Amino acid sequence: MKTDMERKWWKEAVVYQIYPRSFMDSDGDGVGDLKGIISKLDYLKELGIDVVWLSPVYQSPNDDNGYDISDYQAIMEEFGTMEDFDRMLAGMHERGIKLVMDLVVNHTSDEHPWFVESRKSRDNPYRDYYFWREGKDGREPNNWASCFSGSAWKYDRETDMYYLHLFSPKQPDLNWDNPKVRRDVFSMMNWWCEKGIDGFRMDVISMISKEEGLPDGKVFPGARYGWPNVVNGPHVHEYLQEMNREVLSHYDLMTVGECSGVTIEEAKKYARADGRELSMVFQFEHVGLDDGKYGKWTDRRVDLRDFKKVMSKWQTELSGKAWNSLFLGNHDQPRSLSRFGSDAPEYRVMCAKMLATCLHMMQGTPYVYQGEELGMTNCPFDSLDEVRDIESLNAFKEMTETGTITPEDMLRYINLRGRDNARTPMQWDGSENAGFTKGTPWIKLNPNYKEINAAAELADQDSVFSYYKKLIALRTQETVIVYGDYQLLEPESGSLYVYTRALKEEKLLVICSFTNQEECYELPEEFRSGSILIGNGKREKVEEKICLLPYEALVIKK
Ligand code: TEU
Repeated sequence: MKTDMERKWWKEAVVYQIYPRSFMDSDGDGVGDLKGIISKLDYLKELGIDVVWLSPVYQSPNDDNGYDISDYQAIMEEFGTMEDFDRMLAGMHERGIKLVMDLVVNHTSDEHPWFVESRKSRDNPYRDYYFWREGKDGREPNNWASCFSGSAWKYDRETDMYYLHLFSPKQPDLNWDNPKVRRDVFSMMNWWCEKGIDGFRMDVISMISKEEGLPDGKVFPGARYGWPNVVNGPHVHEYLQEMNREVLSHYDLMTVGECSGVTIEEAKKYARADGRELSMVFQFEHVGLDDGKYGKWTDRRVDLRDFKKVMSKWQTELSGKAWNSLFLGNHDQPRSLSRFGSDAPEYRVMCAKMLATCLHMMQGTPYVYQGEELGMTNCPFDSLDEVRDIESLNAFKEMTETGTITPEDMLRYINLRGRDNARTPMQWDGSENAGFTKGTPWIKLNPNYKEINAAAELADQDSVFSYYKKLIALRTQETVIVYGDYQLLEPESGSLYVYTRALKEEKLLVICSFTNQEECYELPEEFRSGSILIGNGKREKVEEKICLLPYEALVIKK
């Protein structure tokens, strides 16, 4: 182990992400809620995870499913009350599970009292909480595009000025250069910490510091707007260090920054080993590998060689200097199984276990997105009426109206890459609505819930769920999985992902087959007399040459 790699509870933990709207509905309104989560805490305990990352549960008009917050210190009515929240937190702590809250402070809702004030007049005390600018030649103040299509500026007649929104017009960007904004955000964070939460996942935190003067961004061929100059901005590290002094350093927290556009060099600052900023970052390089000419709207698939190259780069370059978050899916991404493997019925179970092995054996903190532990798959959306996600709906409109992509292709791309794939309800059992709700679910269920559901998984020793349990438990038994050094073998193979982990005398060999064909591999000398730590096949002993079944995964201990 590198000498500067300090032991920390959050390095040894496995995190489970709950998207509350789709997790469990207790009152039949078709929307998941906190009481629903409470009723499933024993399920989480059974799985063995250590931390829950809870997507936003604050009061919100739900333009972007809770990522548009109108009151940071109140619970969304559809989800329950603050009392329910306190009970949920206590229930988690009783079971030894920690809670990480989503912190969405790059922007608020336009219904947040700060913005309601801000928009009233040019000299309102809250005016500088947001970015207000004059138009330029009858147009927007600059050429920035919103991440949710169209311009990032909205004209407001009240004061004849525009305000900035990198996401929806109902998500105005906060002006972090204003010390009062920072003060108010930090005091809100302290309030949650005093309640006893265990950390924050920080939404688009890499975007909080905008380049001075808000200069035009680069316009890619065919695009109407430019790319905003907002990631890893000039003061982002200064503001996070201030946040650390004012809030984070007073508690024993786990913090993870959602850092789109983060580079290795930047990640080393955000997740610096000296703890002056955050515990770890989410980087997005591996989930951008299958992007095409129009970004995510494509049917491209990831090439395994590229995937290995990117993962290995993050593994080796952060080692000892910062800390990785390991994820293949979340509420913004399609289902990992459908995207990186195969959800065909004959391979689904093997493949889900293989992907889990490949990810969980790496250095970093693994994240399980709800339903991944059941081997849930992308959902067929037959028409646009079934789509709920603002990003997909806006992109469909823009891409088809401009004639960039045909409606048929766009629906196909939404099926492959849209965020709703991960947002269909958790599949608890084979009963109506998969046991998620007694009412009408807010979004369609994946029709495969009769075969793929928690009840069936729990009853089966060989299920994806049972395998996740073993994988998660292994982490606490084998320090090498947490702290060992990573080394990639066979970089040129387009079907096998092979790597080692080493910590002092201990050494593991991880072999994962990403193909639906049989594939043979000759073991390196030192592992030939090793033993099998975990695997998704029926294999019992190690041989010199191993012929792997389609999507087989194997971990051998020297
Ligand atoms: O996501 C930030 C982000 O970069 C996404 O918008 C991403 O570009 C897209 O989802 C992938 O195609 C965070 C949240 O995770 C997301 O749910 C929110 O919509 C967004 O911020 C705004 O708060």
